[in-house]
Amino acid sequence: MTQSSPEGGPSAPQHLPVVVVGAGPAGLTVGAILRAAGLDCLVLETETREFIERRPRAGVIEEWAVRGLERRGLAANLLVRAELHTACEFRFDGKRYRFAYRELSGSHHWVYPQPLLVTDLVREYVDVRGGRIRFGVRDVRLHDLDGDRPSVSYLCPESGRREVVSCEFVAGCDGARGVTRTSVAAGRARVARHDYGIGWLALLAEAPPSADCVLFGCHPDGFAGQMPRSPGVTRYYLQCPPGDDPENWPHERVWAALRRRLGAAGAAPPVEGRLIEKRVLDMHDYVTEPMASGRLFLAGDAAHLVAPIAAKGLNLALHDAFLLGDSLAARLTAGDDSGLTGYSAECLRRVWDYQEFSQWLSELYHGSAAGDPFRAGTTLARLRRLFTSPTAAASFAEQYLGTAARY
Ligand code: RFL
Repeated sequence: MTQSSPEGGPSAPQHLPVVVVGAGPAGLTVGAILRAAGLDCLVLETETREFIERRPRAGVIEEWAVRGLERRGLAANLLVRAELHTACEFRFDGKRYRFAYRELSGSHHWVYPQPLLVTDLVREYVDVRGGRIRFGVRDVRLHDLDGDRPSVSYLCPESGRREVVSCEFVAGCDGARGVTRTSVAAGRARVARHDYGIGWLALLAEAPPSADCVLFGCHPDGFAGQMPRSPGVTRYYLQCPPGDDPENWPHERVWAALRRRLGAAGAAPPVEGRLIEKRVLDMHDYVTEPMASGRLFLAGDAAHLVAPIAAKGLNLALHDAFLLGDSLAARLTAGDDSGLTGYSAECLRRVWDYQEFSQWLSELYHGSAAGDPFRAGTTLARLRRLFTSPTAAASFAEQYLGTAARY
């Protein structure tokens, strides 16, 4: 028996090996890996295809993650269009300090806006590999996760009817505001949280970047960051009180703060442009342990959130998705359970390492503006050490690029 499809396209059978909840980078990568292994699955997404292909978010992708996408046939466009970054620049004490991480480590970052990556992944999963997907679904619910025949139900956007799909496994990839994490039975998982007590005004400007690399301004007024996204669009961040109203930051105030906090001798000021995104992010992290419960496996932001301080969230989502996709494929094609058994522990080692780096980096970014002369002094020492101690610099490069040999 099959479900009716209001779109008139191929209808979803009522039983599939895997249901993936969420069509972000994690869910689409899992789906694409399963399709490459000849497995059928259904991806459920609350938004439309147009919406997810435009939603602005991340941009920095680590080299190992790009290689992981490439090995799975998912990086063809990225490798042609992404920009390669080899250095970043800190600005503090009125001076510029360039940190040439490729010279130190041999590794680099890729800058590729997340909407482009999602567009590539949807195209590959749906149009090339023939994967099933339902956009615009409502009220997704998970059932019988502890049995060997779990199911996922949702309200069909067109008919308003509740559709039910049973499966062998559910991949919970529905991000920070999804439902899969909350479907884990009470007492089966622990959620550890950290609140930085800091806000960031996240901005997208229609303007070229003022420097060819990522800039970090560590200023007594607060942190400012510049992340090039494309020749015509630049992401900026300004530290602000948590919960601040973006309307408190009119155009003139934003650009004056960016000029001041990123100002340094000999540095070009930020290039002013129309602000096309302006919202306040309250910096917080969480980690769900374990990342699996019964037949449900969580991946990406559904399992753990890492504040965008260290640009790690998308990278962790991809790491989980590679492991989960490969493990589900091994289980469903060869009966090999080892990947799924070790999945949570394997993911969490990198997750906790990145969370720790994010906390460390937070003090580097925000300590000068803490209003505490002691913290301002230790922050300045931490910053200077990156440029006076080759050992400290090498350690920073390894964490910034995610290149440790083992986690
Ligand atoms: P996503 O991307 O949030 O995708 C989840 C998908 O699930 C859908 N959904 C549901 N679908 C079905 N049923 C439900 N009940 C659902 N509820 C939600 C959503 O519509 C969505 O399509 O999670 P995923 O795949 O885990 O990917 C995580 C990354 O998107 C995230 O970690 C990064 O964007 C974080 N991040 C960055 N990460 C980096 O590695 N490098 C960066 O430079 C970087 N910059 C950023 C960032 C995040 C930011 N924001 C918005 C918090 C910059 C910003 C401003």
